[in-house]
Amino acid sequence: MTPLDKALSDKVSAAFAQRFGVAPDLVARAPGRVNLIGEHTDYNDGFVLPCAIGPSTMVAASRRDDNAVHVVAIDFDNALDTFNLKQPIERNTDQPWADYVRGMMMALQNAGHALTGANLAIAGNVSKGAGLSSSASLEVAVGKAMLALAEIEIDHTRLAQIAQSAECDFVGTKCGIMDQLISAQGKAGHALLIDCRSLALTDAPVPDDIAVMIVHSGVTRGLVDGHYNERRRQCEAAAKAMGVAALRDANLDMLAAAGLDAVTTSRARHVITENQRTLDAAGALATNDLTTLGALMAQSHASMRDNFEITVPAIDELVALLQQAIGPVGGARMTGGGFGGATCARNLHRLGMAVTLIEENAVYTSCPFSNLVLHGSRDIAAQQFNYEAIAREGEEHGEDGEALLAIEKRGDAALLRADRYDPEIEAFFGNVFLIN
Ligand code: GAF
Repeated sequence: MTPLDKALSDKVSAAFAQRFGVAPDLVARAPGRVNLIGEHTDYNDGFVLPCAIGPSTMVAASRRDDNAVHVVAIDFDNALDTFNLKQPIERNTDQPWADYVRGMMMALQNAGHALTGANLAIAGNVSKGAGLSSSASLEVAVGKAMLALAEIEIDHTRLAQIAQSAECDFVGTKCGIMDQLISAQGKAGHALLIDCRSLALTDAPVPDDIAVMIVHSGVTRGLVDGHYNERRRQCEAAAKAMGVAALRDANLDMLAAAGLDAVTTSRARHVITENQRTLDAAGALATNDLTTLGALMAQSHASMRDNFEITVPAIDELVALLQQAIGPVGGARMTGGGFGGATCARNLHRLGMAVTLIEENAVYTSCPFSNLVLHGSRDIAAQQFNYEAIAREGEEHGEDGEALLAIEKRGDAALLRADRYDPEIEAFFGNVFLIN
C-alpha cells in the first residue's frame, strides 16, 4: 500500500469507527484518472487513452441487518445521508455528493444485484472539480464496497457500466464510459487504450522514464452545469445529419459534404480528428516517440480550444507555459471534460533510474503564479516549508544544504524546479501531482 493510500485508508477507518462505534468490515478503493488524450470521444463511440492515478476514493463499509444505508461523507464535514434500499431512492437536493452514492445503489439494484443494508464512511484525495474523475472514483468505490458486502463478484467492465448509468440516469450528466472504466480497470504503470464502442481494452505500458504530471489550474468547474450535455447533443446531431450511428463512423470528407452549421461542424471536427489522434498517440507511446506524442497532445488542446470550445484562457495559458517548459519532447494539454480543472503533461525525466530531476531540464512544471500561491502555500505550510522564503530567495534547502526546490518567477508565471525526485516534494504542491 502506498503512503497516500495508507493515510486515506486510516482516515476512513477511523471516521467509520468514530461514527458507527466499530471497525469497518472492509475498505474499498477506486482511483481517479488522468486522460492522456481522447477527449469527448467516449460518448461518440470513439477511443480514449486514460490512466489511473494514485489519488483515489475509499469507502469503509460494514453490513447492517436492515435495509438502511447510512453514509458519512468525511470530506463534507462528516455530513450524513440515510436512505432505504427497499424504498424508491430519490435525489438528495441538499447534499449533491450523496447523489453519486444513491445513484450507484439504484443502478446496482436496477442491474439485478441484491444489496444489503450498510454503514459507509467515505473520503477521497482526488481533487474535486479538477477533471480527474473524483465522481467516477466515488461511484466505483461505492459499487465495490456494496458488492463485497453482499458477496457478489462481477466483471469490472460491468461495474463501470453500472457506475456510468448511475451518473447518466440518476445524477443527470450524460457522460461516456471512460472515467468509470479506467477507475475500475486501470492498473499501475499503464495507460489503457479503450475502444468505447466494443469496450475492448488494450494495455498501453508507460515506460519508466516517462513522467505524467498533473497540474491543477485552480479553475474549478462542475460537469452538471449543462455545457457537457450540450456538447453531447451537438455531437449526436452531427452524427444523425451524416447518417451514421456515432461520430466514430464519420470522416472529414463526410463532414465537409454534410453542410452543417458552423458550430456543429466544429464540434464534429474535434471528435473526428481526436479519435485519430488518440490512436496515433497510442502508437507513439508504444514506440516511446514522445515528440510525436507531444505534437498530438498540442493538437488535441488546440482542437478543444478552437473546435470544441471547452478550454478557458487560464488553462490555455497554463498549457502554453507547460509546453514551453517541457520543450518539443513531450506535450501538455487540458485533461477531462473541460471548462477548468487540471492539465496533464508528459515529458521525459529519468525518474525511475536515477531518482533525480537534475540537469538543465530539471523543470517540474510551471503554472500561473497566483494559482501557485493560492494552492501551494497551504500545503507547503503543512510540510513546514517556507513559501515566502522560497519566493524571496528562490530556493529551499534540505537539511544537507542541498537545494530541493527552486521557484523562478517569470512575469505572472512560476517555474518550479526540483533538483531531485522525492515523493515528498510532490506532496508539497496541492496543485501538482507526478505519477509514472
Ligand atoms: C468527463 C466525462 F465523464 C467522460 O465521459 C468524458 O466524456 C470526458 O468528460 C471528456 O473526455 O470526464
